[in-house]
Amino acid sequence: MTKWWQDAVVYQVYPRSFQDSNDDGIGDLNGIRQRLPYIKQLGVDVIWLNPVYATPNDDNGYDISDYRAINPEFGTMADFDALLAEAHTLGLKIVMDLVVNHTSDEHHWFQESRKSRTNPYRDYYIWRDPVDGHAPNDWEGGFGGSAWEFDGATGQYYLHLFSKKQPDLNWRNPALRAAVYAMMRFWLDKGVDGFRMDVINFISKTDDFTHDHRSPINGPHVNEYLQEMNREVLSHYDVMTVGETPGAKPANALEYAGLNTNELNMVFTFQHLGVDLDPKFGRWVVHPFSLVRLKQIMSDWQTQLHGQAWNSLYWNNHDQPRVVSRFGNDSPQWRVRAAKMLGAVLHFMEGTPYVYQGEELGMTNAANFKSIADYRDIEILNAYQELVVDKGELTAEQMLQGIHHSGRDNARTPMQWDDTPNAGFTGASVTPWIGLNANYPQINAASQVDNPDSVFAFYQRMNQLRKQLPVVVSGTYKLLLPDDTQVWTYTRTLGQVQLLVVANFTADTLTRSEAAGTGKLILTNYADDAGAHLRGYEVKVYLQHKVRTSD
Ligand code: ISL
Ligand code: CA
Repeated sequence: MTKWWQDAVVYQVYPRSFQDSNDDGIGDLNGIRQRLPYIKQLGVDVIWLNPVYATPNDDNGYDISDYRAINPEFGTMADFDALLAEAHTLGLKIVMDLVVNHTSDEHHWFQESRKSRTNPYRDYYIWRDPVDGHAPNDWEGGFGGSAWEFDGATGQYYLHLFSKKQPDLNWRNPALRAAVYAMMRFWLDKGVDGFRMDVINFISKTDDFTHDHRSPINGPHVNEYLQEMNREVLSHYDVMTVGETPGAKPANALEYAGLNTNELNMVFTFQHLGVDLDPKFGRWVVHPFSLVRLKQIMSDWQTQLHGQAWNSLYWNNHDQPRVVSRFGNDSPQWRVRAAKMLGAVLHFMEGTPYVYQGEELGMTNAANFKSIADYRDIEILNAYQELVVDKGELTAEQMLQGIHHSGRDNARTPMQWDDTPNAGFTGASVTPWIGLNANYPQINAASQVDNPDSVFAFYQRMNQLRKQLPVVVSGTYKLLLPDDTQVWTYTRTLGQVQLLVVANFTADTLTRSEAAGTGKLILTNYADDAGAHLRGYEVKVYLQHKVRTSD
């Protein structure tokens, strides 16, 4: 028996960029409510909302100043309750972002904590004495600079693995853990259907900061904390959980997302998204990716987790460039075919698929963003300052090229609803908080929802097939042609039923005997079947009922 979150497809909504309902240029909860029928029409089951809580917006809501209040830019608690109720009426579940590795420095807990060394909230955060007048160790913050900030009032440093406005919580403190669990119950008792847990494998830090410079991820007590959270909170509700776990390998996932480990339901790996990054400059210098390597990584997760743990499947989220621009081809000639091909390769693997808003339309990176002034993301702006302005390690031109290829704002341009000014995201005369992708007249929901050849219709079809065919959810994955540098082909097998997926990752026509699949062609991005010939970005999915043999 599968669980509902294994059968489900999740649609990720980035509230700031989804739909503005009151013409202030910022997406909001009432806007999401207006668009629920669209999400329903796509055929997904669950919505994951990026943070909607009170925040000074240093990191677009990942710096929370009050976990139990709604960001006034997004609306009120009454608006939230209405959204949740209406989603439930439509049969859609809502999963919230849970950001408990850190808070905002404007959170009441931190305001208290920094007042004195004896404040009751002091140990909610991680404070350390200077070592020889310096920070306790050489850890760097996720958005540049040291991960330690000196606070003059009490003469100690506090740890922040992200910006200095995002101090890390001290999970060693049972009082902090109890406060987090109480907050989780507050949302679950309202009826929310689960949590996506931000950098949840960062919550347990090493024991000794002065002598131990090991990375703070997958730390010594993380499994213990997750088991406690499960026991105290999660096990009392029928909810789904997905941990964001940068740096986690399959071995970690077997613990975090094991079918019997009582921690989380699944995790987001980052391994497959490392394939085009530079060893020194990360996402700011991109390289062509190796399809062989990408297949190897994702196939390894498929194989190692099968029957032991559960995978999440994603190409895109609010931190990643658009997949059609990254691993496909966003030229007008190939964009639609490539977007469908990538969708099929992902959605027929084993795991719960996640669709990031606009992915179902084949939205692309923002090629029209030409200047650093077009960007809003703290990660982009800080990295530009550090690498170009302060250190001069990259030229402005090189950096802008890197940002264009992989900056997070590529995912954060407003949702493209139609071809009217501002794409229907906000009023025609409003200046949105971030610019639109200039291709919205060509790429938008209005032109796709009723078009059977659209990327949207293809995603709809995949969601239907998942509901109809148990092999999509439960079949065993097997990679064929592992060393093929152009084609990804795999099977999924459940009893006598087998799916065959064959995908061409190039614009060239190729010939592979595997492509002349047997059985019924249930999904493709071309009008006909060319047998062993695979045309540019072609994908084919065959369903076959094997004849029982005597073995
Ligand atoms: O975006 C990244 C790559 O540069 C990641 O390193 C990212 O910072 C990391 O995956 C953590 O992401 C999450 O926590 C951050 C927040 O900025 C991201 O938006 C969120 O998804 C801090 O809360
Ligand atoms: Ca608004």
